[in-house]
Order: sequence, then structure tokens, then C-alpha cells
Amino acid sequence: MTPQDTPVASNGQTTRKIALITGITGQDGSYLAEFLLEKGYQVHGIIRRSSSFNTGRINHLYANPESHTEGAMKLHYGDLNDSSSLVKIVASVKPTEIYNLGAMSHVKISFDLSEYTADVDAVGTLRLLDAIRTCGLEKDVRFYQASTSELYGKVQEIPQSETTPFYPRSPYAAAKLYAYWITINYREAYNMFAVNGILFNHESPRRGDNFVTRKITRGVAKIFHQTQEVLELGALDSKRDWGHARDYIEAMWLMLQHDTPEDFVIATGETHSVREFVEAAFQEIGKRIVWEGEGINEIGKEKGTDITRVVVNPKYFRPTEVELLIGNPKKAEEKLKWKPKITFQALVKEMVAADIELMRKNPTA
Ligand code: NDP
Ligand code: GDR
Repeated sequence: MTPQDTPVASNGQTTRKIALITGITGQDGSYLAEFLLEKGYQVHGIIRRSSSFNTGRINHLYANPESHTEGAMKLHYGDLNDSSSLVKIVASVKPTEIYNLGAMSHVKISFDLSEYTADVDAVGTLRLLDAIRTCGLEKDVRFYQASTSELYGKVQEIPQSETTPFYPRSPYAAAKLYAYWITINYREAYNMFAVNGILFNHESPRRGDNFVTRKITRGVAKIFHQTQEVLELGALDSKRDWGHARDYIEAMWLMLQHDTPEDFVIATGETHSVREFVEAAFQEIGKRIVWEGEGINEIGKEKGTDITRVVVNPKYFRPTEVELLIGNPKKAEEKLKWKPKITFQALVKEMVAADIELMRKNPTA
């Protein structure tokens, strides 16, 4: 039997488990691919052509002969801004589940690349939903859309839940708002199993280098190894509900296994400021912090080997900021039996330790 064959259970339902992941080379895509391979799925991923290798986060899966020579994992060149590539891939893979994780996912950069962000994050979602319909698979595929707590933007109520009004504060969030609604519209118009996971920030040692948590833990590691002296950041008082990516990808899968297509908030229910993340991270290497720069009134005069300088640089400020995010994951807890397992403290500890080890092995990483 080839992996593409379709075993049919005694109740007549298909037991094929074929997942297609856009954004498989990203933080979440790489954890999700691991998780689904472990569950016996055949995993297909869409990768973009780039001038340097972009498969660093999934090389270990691809190198594993059981993954790819046995046909359990396959990568396809495609792009969310290229409809024909999406139609070809969906037609040939005939997935049972699609996870749309691909996106221009950096909020600040979306102010510079606003049109591109709309094309990939908003219209890209439409293109993928239409590819499913073009292939006549709308009754056979379960579709997951990577929606985001950025939709809440300017605070309307806290904690934020599935019923909290949205108020996007960036081109990224506005594009994701379109993707959120087009997913719901296709569910209602064409009876598709299409859902939004409204995920709050989630991090890991695989987080992109220019998101704040990873920038901090890489900075801490470099300061530990004495290859960097100062950490420069933007808004220190922004508060985020930070969880661990490994916990959150499980919630994505649970949403697609649920009886009915529904949207869910995935969060820890706890919020911390950027400043608190910095303090927790430097505590891991036994350093105290002297804060400097815009908005800091009292510049510390302390000096010493146990002191580190953290400087606020306005170049990292955003034209409009999202000040406070804290999610209410009650619906997911009740209906999906999902709960986050990894605490804020454990997350910081794991990320700092991973970056110290990474820099030890490769000081120029
Ligand atoms: P990453 O930035 O780590 O990964 C984004 C992925 O999308 C990469 O694989 C990237 O490919 C791919 N991609 C970018 N542009 C395109 C395109 N034009 N066509 C196809 N693929 C593309 O994001 P995360 O893993 O952190 O997030 C996954 C998704 O979840 C994103 O949609 C993000 O917006 C959303 N999200 C993330 C949250 C978080 O806290 N991490 C919270 C809520 C939502 P390449 O490697 O080539 O760049
Ligand atoms: P966010 O994540 O915008 O919440 O989007 P990010 O880590 O970029 O910013 C979090 C907060 O930290 C502040 N900040 C800085 N941010 C960055 N990147 N660099 C800095 O130097 C810095 N200093 C302070 C920011 O202003 C912000 O308030 C992430 C992405 O993964 C999105 O794709 C996802 O949808 C949301 O999380 C939920």
C-alpha cells in the first residue's frame, strides 16, 4: 500500500491522515511537522524558493530516513502569492488537513511591507481556500487558519476571548483580520470545516531572531559569552501573554479533530511585560540590569561584572503599538481539553539555555 492510498474504516469514513502545512519552515510549522509525523501522518510542506537555505528548522526531520525516504514527509515549492502553485500542490497531495501557517509574520516589518503583507497574509489565505474548492475537496479537507491575538490590538476588554471585538493596529493585523473573516465566510458559504485558532504569542528556541523574546535570549547568551556588551530594545512596557510553541501546535491539531468547526483562543491567561522577560532572562546568568535610553528617567550609575546595560532605542518603536494582551483560554480548556503545560519561567529558562549552548558551539551564530 502506498501512503497515498485511502484505507476506509468499517463506518465508511476515511482514515487517511495527510497534512499539508504552509509555513513548514517556520517556528510553528517545524514543531507541527514533528508532532504530526509522530502521530503517523503523511506530512507535506510548502517551501519558498530562497537564495539561501531556509529549511534549517526541519533539516533534522528531512535527514531522518524514516521521515522522507519512506514518504512520510515531502516538501513542495510553492508560494501563498502564487495561486497556480497552490492548486497544483493541493490537487496532487489531496490532503485531509491543511494548516495555513505561512505568513509575513513580523508586526513591525509589516509597516514597511504593507502591500506584500496583505497579499500573502490576507489574499494568500483566500487563494488557499479557493485552491481547495478548485480541486473539489471542500468536503474532504479540514482547514486551520493561523489567526492571532494581534487582531485585538487596542484594548477593548481584558482578558480577550472569542467574543472580544477586534481593533487591529498594524498592516499585519489588518491582513490577518481579512484572513479570519474569509475563513469564517468559506465555512458558512460552502459548509467547509474551516477554523481560526486565535493564538497569543508563543515562543521557543526556534523563534525567529528578530522577535523580542529570541532577541533577548540571544542577547543574554552573547553577553554571557562576552561577545556582546549591550542589549538594545524598543517598548519595554508592552505586555504579552507568552506561551510555548510546542503546547500551541497541539491546540491547532485538536481544533481539527473537534466534532464541529469552531474558532478558539489559545493562551495561558497570564501576561508579562517585555521588561519582566528581560529581567527573568538575565536572572538565568546572574546579572542585574541598568536601564538606559528614551523614557528612562533615572540612569543607573552602577558598574560591575554582574551588571548589564539594556538600552531603549526608539528605532524599535512601532507607529502604533499593541500595549496589552492577555487571553482567556476557557473555551479551549472546556471543549478541546487543552491546557498549556510549559510555564513562563520554564520557557525563559529553556530559551536562554538553548541560546547559550548554540553560541558555545557556534560563536558567530
Ligand atoms: P514564522 O515567521 O516563524 O514562519 C512563517 C512561515 O511562513 C515560514 O515558513 C515562511 O517561510 C512562511 N512564508 C512566509 N511568506 C510566505 C509566502 N509568501 N508563501 C508561503 N510561505 C510563506 O512564524 P511562526 O511559525 O511564528 O507563526 C506561524 C503562523 O502563526 C504565522 O501565520 C503567524 O502569523 C501566526 N501566528 C504566530 C504567533 C506566534 O506567536 N508565533 C501567534 C499567532 C499567530 P520562510 O522560512 O521561507 O521565510
Ligand atoms: P508581536 O511580537 O509583535 O507581539 O507579534 P514581537 O516579539 O515582535 O513584539 C512583542 C512586543 O515587544 C516589543 N519590543 C520589541 N519587539 C521586537 N520585535 N524587537 C525589539 O527590539 C523590541 N523591543 C520591544 C514590541 O514593540 C511588542 O510590543 C508576534 C508575532 O509572532 C506575530 O506573528 C503574532 O501574530 C503575534 O506575536 C501574536
